[in-house]
Amino acid sequence: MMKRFLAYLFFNLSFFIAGQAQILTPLESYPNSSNIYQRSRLSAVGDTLNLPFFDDFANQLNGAPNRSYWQRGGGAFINNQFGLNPPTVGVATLEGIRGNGLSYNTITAYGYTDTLTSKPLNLQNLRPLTDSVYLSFYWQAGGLAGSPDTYSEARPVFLALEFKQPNGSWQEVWRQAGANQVTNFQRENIPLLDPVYFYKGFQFRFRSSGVQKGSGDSWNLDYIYLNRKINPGKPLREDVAVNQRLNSLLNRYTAMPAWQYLANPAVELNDSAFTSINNLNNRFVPVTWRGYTKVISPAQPADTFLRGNAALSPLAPLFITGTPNPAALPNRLGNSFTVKSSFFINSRETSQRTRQNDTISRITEFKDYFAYDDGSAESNFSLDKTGQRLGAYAFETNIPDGVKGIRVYLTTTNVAGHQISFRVWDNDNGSPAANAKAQLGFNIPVVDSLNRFYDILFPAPVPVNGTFYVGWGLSSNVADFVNIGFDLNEVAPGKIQYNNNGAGWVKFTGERGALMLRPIMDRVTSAPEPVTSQTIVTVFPNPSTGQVYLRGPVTGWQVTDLTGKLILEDKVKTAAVPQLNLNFLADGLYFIHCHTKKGIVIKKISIRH
Ligand SMILES: [Ca+2]
Ligand SMILES: [Ca+2]
Repeated sequence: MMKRFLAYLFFNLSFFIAGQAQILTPLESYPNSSNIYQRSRLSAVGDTLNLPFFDDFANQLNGAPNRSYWQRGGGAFINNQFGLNPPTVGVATLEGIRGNGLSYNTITAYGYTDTLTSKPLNLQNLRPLTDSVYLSFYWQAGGLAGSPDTYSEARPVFLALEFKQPNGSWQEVWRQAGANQVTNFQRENIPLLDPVYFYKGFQFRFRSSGVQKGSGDSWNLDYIYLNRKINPGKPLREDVAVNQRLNSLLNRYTAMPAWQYLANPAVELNDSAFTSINNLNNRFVPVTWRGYTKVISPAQPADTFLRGNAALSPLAPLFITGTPNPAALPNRLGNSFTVKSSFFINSRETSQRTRQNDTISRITEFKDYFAYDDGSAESNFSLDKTGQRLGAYAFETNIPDGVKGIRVYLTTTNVAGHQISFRVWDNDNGSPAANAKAQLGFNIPVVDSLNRFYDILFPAPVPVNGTFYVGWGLSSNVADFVNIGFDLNEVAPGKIQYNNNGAGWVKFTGERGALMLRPIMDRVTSAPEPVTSQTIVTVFPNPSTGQVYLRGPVTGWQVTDLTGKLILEDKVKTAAVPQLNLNFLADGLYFIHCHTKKGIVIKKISIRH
């Protein structure tokens, strides 16, 4: 695991995979997160902040910068996706995509792109030399989504820092030019020496310049701190922080159907949950930490699987890992369930702001689909631009199942109206079989509506067992790239294959990442705890107007809708025939999961008022 962690530090990205027609390209837009903008705490307009100024973008939802510290607008994207080994989780990414999620330009032009502007600060009672005021921050060229191009006059690719003077003009005080490489995060300490800056209303801003279409020339910022009495040779803050995403709770997927998990939990549950914590101080710091899982739907108490402690070395990260306890997760099929895994570090920090970076969590869903991706795209994946093309993605069931449909993430780098033919194949010796088992056409909707998952549902579930493939085909009429979201935070090695113009299936060995394509599985054909006889329980009357009786050795029951969402549950407390009052349900089909000593009998019931 440590090896994998270190590999992240330096690995370099190239978007065009030499010798292959399958390509990865930068995103041209992000999902519009303007709703999230509204959630950040508001300060009154015109507020002037007193020192210290601090933001490390930790534990903030993806979206716009926090308006308590930053001016509205400007397009910087706060996220936990694009930073490569940042000092603390969460970064601000500046590139060619606006705050509304769309590019600055529809053509490949160059110029200023995003701006991250502080709110006005009050520096009026400070003295330039004696107060030793510094702005310190960490920057990274590129990151997970690629590297900023090399600076030239025709292509001015750079990141700049500017200070605002009392007359309103901005002065550039620092600049880093693009050099076509991804860098590690580097810390800068910029002193405020000119007395002109020491007024009430001082602001600073970061600006990126580069390609105004998409995320090609991107920069990350982290841990921005402005204060007095700074000694640049000494530590920034007494701060220990989580600086790496938490891995999936599952071994080979990021999500899987509850019943497929329960068929083999020992294999599917990852035996290690890991993250990394970083000591930003230049002295040893004693810390304790805890790792826990918590089933959040349906809610259960948290289960602590790890406690640890160490004296953290100065200015160094420490990898921490533990083994989640399988017994803390549901062990029999009731409903779908959702588990939150978390690490919490305690370094006895006194500042609320530096404690925000002490926790990292991750949600793992056990619903009705398989996934290798984390749900957020960092790049586009496309097959070749012309000809007959097929793409396939391998999954594996533990018990026979059915593919109800395919969930696909389409990015806005697409042309509306093109038809994609989604398919399911059986496995033939490590590749998709010659003929698809199912095939369904789907037209790419208007581009403005993209950047999200679409569900393509087959008329009837397609039975699969063991290794199967879901994928897509493009006819030679579609002479364009058709881009599917590609997640660079997760990996699915060897799972993607392509077949161009009938030349045979080839494994995609290009960039590490996970294609955002998910098979939706069918709960009905795959009762995971089959009991010898489904007839030991009778549900009547069926159809029902609302009053339903269960006859048989039933100890408890749960009512769900067809998606597995829990509606009602209870235990049987008396010897009388259990009677369920389902009058409140809308007309439709539901499942009643009848618990017996021999297992669960699932009955479908039709409610008709
Ligand atoms: Ca901290
Ligand atoms: Ca992602």
